[in-house]
Amino acid sequence: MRGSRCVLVGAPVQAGTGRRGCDMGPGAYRAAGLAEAIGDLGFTVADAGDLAPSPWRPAPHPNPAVRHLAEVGGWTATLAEAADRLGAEGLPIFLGGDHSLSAGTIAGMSRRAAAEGRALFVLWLDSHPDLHTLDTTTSGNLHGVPMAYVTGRPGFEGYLPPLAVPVDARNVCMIGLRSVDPAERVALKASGVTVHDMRAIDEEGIARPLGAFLDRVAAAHGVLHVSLDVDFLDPGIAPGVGTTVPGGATFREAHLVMELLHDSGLVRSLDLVELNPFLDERGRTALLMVDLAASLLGRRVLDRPTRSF
Ligand code: Z70
Ligand code: MN
Ligand code: MN
Ligand code: MN
Repeated sequence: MRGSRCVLVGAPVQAGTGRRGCDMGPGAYRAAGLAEAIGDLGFTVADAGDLAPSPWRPAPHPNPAVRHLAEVGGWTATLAEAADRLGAEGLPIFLGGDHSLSAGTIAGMSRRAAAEGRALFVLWLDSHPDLHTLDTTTSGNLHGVPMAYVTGRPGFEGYLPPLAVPVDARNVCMIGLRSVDPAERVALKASGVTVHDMRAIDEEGIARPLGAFLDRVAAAHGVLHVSLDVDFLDPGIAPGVGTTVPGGATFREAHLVMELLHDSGLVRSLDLVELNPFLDERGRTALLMVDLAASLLGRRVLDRPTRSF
């Protein structure tokens, strides 16, 4: 982990999803004690408050399904600038908000890494690859496109803000996939993204595939951004999300991922996305996400030597 400073960045965006309630995410994380949990680990915690979208006037897109392009583009511009700036001073934690926000956070962290002469790697923890382009999305919900945008797939020019430094798709690892649309399946195959879907996790466990990716990041002297979608988790433990997809990561798998990430020392920034407090049960999803963030930042039951693979 970088230094000992964390910055919470509220991104109450819900324009990328079909349901209302994600805009209450940042407030729910604060109510669930995120700042205190991180402070208890010895970090200095700052809260940048909730940001707002920049003005953005896209051309009308020929795909009539596409929704809220201006607002998502505005958030992309705001968050790319914020990630680049705040990523220089500490570890930013972006409090969503729906997953369209990662178009901005990853674009900004990629630019930051490049300014330091390093490459950005992304660990994508999600049941979805979110790899649609504006042309292939059928729902029109732009939380389904951020990974295509940040890896520089064509078709976003003039519709979302220009991308300064695309992320090499070979530097992306997706874990937990179990809901992939046909166009995304084709794109994934051609992309060079490393994928461990839920079936692979069931067969091989989660620690070894993650360890292999972390070894690769370390060998490349890369910096790592983690994007955690609530629907990576099983809906039985994380009901506070718009799209519940059965068969997700267990409590133990998710905590193990966070602990291994902490041990790696590679994580430079984190997205917490898709929490919908309106659909949550007595705050349990918000509290679980806070616990997972604390595990990633070093909370542990016992001290033990760093594990190697
Ligand atoms: C589907 C679509 C999605 C949630 C991402 C789902 C997208 N591929 N849904 N995250 N919760 O609509 O494009
Ligand atoms: Mn959706
Ligand atoms: Mn997602
Ligand atoms: Mn998802």
